[in-house]
Amino acid sequence: MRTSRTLPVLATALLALPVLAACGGKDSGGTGGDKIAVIATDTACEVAKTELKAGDTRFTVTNKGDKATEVYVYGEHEGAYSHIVTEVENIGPGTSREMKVKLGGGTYEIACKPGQSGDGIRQKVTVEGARADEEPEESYDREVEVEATEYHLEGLDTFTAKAGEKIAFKLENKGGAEHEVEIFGPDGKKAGEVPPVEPGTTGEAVITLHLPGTYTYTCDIGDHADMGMHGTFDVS
Ligand SMILES: [Cu+2]
Repeated sequence: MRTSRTLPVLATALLALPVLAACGGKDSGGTGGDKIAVIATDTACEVAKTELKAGDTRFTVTNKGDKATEVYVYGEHEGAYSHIVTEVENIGPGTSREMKVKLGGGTYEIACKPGQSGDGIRQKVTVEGARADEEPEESYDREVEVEATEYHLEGLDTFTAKAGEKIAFKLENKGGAEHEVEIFGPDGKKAGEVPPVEPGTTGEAVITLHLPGTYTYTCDIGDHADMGMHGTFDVS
């Protein structure tokens, strides 16, 4: 069933073309080369522009607060802004980071999370243009389901893959606290992650397992890894 996934994306892209063309320029729509400033403080999340055009969008996130922050773009999913479209983590006080994302038409919420916790301080933005697929745009080879509880990640113990496989990691949070999955390759570098998922919800990330070898996975929130939320799987 997964081979058909890329088709709606193509259709979306084709539909989007005239809209993007109408925006002018050879940039792929969106805000073109302009970066939209997001100023995060410990009490506010100021987005310089809240009416955007669909397409590639670049934000520059500056943390003017005293605590490390993270910034999320949430899409609407079944009436709630719970679907993570993109995020940047661990932005230290006084530093800036770039956040790039392709946005389809619709409404979104941008959340700054001082202290890197909670729902964050949210700002709504409206994007004009063709709607994106509700599902993440990336295609993938297959899917693996992971369940998080306190304090265990279930589903990856027996998971194996072949190098180069593109895997959709689905993290269902069946616990009472926020959980995530960070995945590190055999080279020790981060291969990807499913960002923090609220209790009772599911998050997803498509991660390509480029290298053969032993991968490690962990929930890096609080002391969850020490409590048991970690493990390994092999890629051949
Ligand atoms: Cu956890």
